[in-house]
Amino acid sequence: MNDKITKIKKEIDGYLIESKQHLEDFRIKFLGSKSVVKQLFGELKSVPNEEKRTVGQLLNGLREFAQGTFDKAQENLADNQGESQKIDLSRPADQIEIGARHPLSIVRSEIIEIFSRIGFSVSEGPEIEDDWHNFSALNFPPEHPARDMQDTFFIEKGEEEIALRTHTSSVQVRVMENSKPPIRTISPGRVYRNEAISARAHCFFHQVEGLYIDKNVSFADLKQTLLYFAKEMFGEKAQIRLRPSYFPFTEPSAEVDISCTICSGKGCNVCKYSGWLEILGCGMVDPNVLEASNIDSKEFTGFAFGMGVERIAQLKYRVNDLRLYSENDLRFLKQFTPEM
Ligand code: 2NL
Repeated sequence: MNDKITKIKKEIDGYLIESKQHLEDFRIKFLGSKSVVKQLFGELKSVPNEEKRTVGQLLNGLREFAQGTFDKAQENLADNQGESQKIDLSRPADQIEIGARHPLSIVRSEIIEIFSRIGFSVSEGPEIEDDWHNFSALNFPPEHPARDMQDTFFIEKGEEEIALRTHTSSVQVRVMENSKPPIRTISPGRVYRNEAISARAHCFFHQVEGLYIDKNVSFADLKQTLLYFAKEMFGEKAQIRLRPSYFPFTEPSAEVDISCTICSGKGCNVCKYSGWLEILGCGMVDPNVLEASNIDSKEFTGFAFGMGVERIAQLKYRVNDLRLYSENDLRFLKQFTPEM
């Protein structure tokens, strides 16, 4: 009898309980009505009277041991939520995918950096604008085509016309309204145009506009500022040229070309054998625009410019399809962060 008890005790001690099924098997084998322990209690009758007491105590001990083992195992299983008690600590960890910066973010930061080095602050404003800040304050005549539904996304049309801004000049109008010259600021941001999406046009793109207003700001200041920008952005060898142009909000206005970044002006298929690439528009702020924001145009003059971030990125990275910037294809996005 003693031997049997010792043997069962050992068996209980070494019993592996790793699942609910194991636990149930254990219960049936050692605690149930037909368990080995119950059987031994049955055999107690045939034990000589003088030994009954000690054997009985041993059997009670065995039953308590089995019950205790069962309780502990049940608790452990609950803690580990059943099955996953085994953890392979040598298993390599899952790869963490590190994101990359978007090419437009990289170029946007670079533009901001370059202008902040010569004292330009950064201003931001709402993407949903009223007619005043997007058009009227910028000297757009009432019948200008940009005010047409074909070109602008209108949200409300009627008494007060509300639209998605078509340029970040609207932010600069807010700056002019809320501060006094000298003003030296750039406004980066997303702008919207009601256009069919293609490789060369999108219904939204990103702009950085610049504005400098003070006493005696001249066209020469504008030209030199843009030459500085071109050299910082595209390298010391970069040259610029200005061609006469027209914008409602500047007079005179100009289109700015940079010497071709591929062939340095010799002529190639990127610059269509002209040696020049268009990068931005600019001009002297029209006196009407200054007056609309209560800045005295006899005391102050200013220059302004606007560039498309996509266009600059296209020249820097040779991306020839605008749609790639907003398709979120990781194979495209991962190419612009050197350490990836
Ligand atoms: C372009 C041309 C330009 C401006 C933007 C501006 C802003 C104020 C007053 C006057 Cl508040 N002008 N901005 C001036 C000339 C050109 O953008 O082609 N952008 C992509």
